[in-house]
Amino acid sequence: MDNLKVSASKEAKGGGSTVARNLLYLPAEVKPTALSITAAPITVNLGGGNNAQVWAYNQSFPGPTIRANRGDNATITFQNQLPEHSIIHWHGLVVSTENDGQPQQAIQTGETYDYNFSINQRAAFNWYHPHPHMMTGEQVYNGLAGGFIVNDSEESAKNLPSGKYEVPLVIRDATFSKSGDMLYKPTSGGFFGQIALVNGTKDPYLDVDRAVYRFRILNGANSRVFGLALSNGASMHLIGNDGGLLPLSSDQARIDMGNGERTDVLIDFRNYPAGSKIMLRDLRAGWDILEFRVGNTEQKPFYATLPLTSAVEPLPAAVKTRTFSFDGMTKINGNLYDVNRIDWTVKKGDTELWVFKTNGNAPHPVHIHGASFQVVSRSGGRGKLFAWEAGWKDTVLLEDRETVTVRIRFDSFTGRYVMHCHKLEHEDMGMMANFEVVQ
Ligand SMILES: [Cu+2]
Repeated sequence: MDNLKVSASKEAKGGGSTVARNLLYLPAEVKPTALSITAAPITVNLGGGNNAQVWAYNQSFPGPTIRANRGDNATITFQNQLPEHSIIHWHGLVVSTENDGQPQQAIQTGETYDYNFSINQRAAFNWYHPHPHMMTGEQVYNGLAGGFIVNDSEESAKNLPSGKYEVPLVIRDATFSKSGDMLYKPTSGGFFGQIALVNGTKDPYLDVDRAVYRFRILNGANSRVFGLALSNGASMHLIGNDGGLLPLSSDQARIDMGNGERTDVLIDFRNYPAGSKIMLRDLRAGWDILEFRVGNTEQKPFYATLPLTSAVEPLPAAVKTRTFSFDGMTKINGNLYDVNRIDWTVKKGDTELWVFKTNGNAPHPVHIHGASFQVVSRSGGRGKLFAWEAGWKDTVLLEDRETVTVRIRFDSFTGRYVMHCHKLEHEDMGMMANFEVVQ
């Protein structure tokens, strides 16, 4: 909170930054049917003529935003034109093992992988990225990530802002050499870049109407946790997270996001005078992330009714408890990842309580494939749950000294899945485990 006040007052003095800002890039939207996604190296303009070599899906950095309706059948062919093996994981989508894009499914340069799955889950902002063992950090860093929006009738009925008023924001960090090349020099503690990129744009701005906008935000950074807030101290109205709409939406002055987490927020620009500039900031690093420039437009109507509510049925009491210790920077319960070892089995349809602890080197954003979960409690460390941790989650932030408990039920598929730290350097060094859902 103190940070927020400091930043707000700085802004109020009207210092204004002298940075030349660049128009925010918006990836094209595509449907998940008969979709071909090619990963390959390209050169892109990050804004202002800053060209960089990146790795991109379909020559877009970030990749195209896939937009699907619940009930759609996704038929996607992945073509690997990278100089090394890779595979795509659909983060947040509950699909069968063969469609999940796990490390053992990675394909070589020049090969293709066919995905075919039905989308049978509630509306949410999911995303896709590579998942080869030991190389995920490098590949995501190089630019391989994209949004995957699922819509459904429950959400559509709420009349939320859409079209140009619905904007996905992939926020990450990066470091550049003097010649403008993106540098990836991770340490065992993770990679921390020197500047932020939003949708692949350096120092971005977005022209906004005097309207309410819906921003679907992904922390797509390898290791950096963001604490997002607006420079003028105004609230963002938080409506959703990893697993879609929250049971109850609410105003938030600050939203913290671990790697892989998503939030869905409304920002109301209706009452600002034309010419206003409002900055989305990261209070942890003290960075300006994205400048909103309010245009000289009439006030646009807003059709949704706030606060939003959405039915999220609590999972029943757990029949079993498992404890996972995230040890150091490389292990879970003392074990390094081994692609051939299944560490535990879970009975399909059973609700279990999974307890995440750490003996240090957090944050560890814990991500589970194969099911969403409900966060039950956090003790130690920050000692509470946050508004963006209600409803359904697939990734939860475990900070030092914290114990986080979640309730989870695998009720879709049998088969093998992974749980891992989504700080990508930890994941690559082995902080990942296989488990199997059995009948
Ligand atoms: Cu970790």
